[in-house]
Amino acid sequence: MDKNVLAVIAVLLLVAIIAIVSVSMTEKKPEEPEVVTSGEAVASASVEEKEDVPTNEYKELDPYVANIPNEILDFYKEKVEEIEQNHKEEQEQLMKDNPNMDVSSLRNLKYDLIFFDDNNVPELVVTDDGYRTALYTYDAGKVIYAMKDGPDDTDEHGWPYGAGGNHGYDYIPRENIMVNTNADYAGLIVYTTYYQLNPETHNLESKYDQELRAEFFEDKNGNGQVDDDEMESYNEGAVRYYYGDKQLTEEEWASYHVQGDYKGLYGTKTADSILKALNSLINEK
Ligand SMILES: [Ca+2]
Ligand SMILES: [Ca+2]
Repeated sequence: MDKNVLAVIAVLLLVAIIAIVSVSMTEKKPEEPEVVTSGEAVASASVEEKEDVPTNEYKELDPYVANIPNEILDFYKEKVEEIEQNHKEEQEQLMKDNPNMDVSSLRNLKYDLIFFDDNNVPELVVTDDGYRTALYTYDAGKVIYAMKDGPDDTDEHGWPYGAGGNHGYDYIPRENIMVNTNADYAGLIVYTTYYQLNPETHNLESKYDQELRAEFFEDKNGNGQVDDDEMESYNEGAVRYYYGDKQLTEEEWASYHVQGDYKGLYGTKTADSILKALNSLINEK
């Protein structure tokens, strides 16, 4: 065969291969977790900080990373820096006010990016481990504190947990649902509250109007309250369920609950390591 013909065939083959490869790459949808080109860079960034960032930590994020504009990542970076700075200043003040304080009792905040709801805008979680956890979301050039109706809505430090029967906060990724259980009388009454992120106000709101309550005490005098002689009457088998004042059957009770694969709503990364991760995501693009 003529050398020129061979050369033309070779070029045509090459063009065809490039076309096939590029088509197959553009077909990769960000929703498919196993096909992420940016994943390696994120994984290698995580390897450097193995100590406090499990290498799979951002794998879950990777499929969506391509969809997160750098602008949003930049705003979250700024927010982490601001929160960290405030936290340091508070700790310095604390040490000034309490000169005998044990330095080891100072705590580091932990951070994470998560997908709380399904709008492809990630949320920022900031946790003071065992004390408080905070959720921030983003819209239109602003990082927004999403826990404004909490017990402590002035300082934006998040909602408390870990003490007084409060078990903390769990959410189902991308399902816009968070649950908190809180026990009174050492577990004789257990309250379950579901929260959703309101897409208009960007604030966590109670899913139901009334409280969900399980009572495990023997209500000897039928007054609906735990009296002194009922304190020791815990009986799991005699549980009564309520929605507000209305007593529920077990089936009705179950229908109020949202099933799914819950995760703790807590940060896992130091400020340094989440800033590194955010930078690596930004530099990917
Ligand atoms: Ca979101
Ligand atoms: Ca009673």
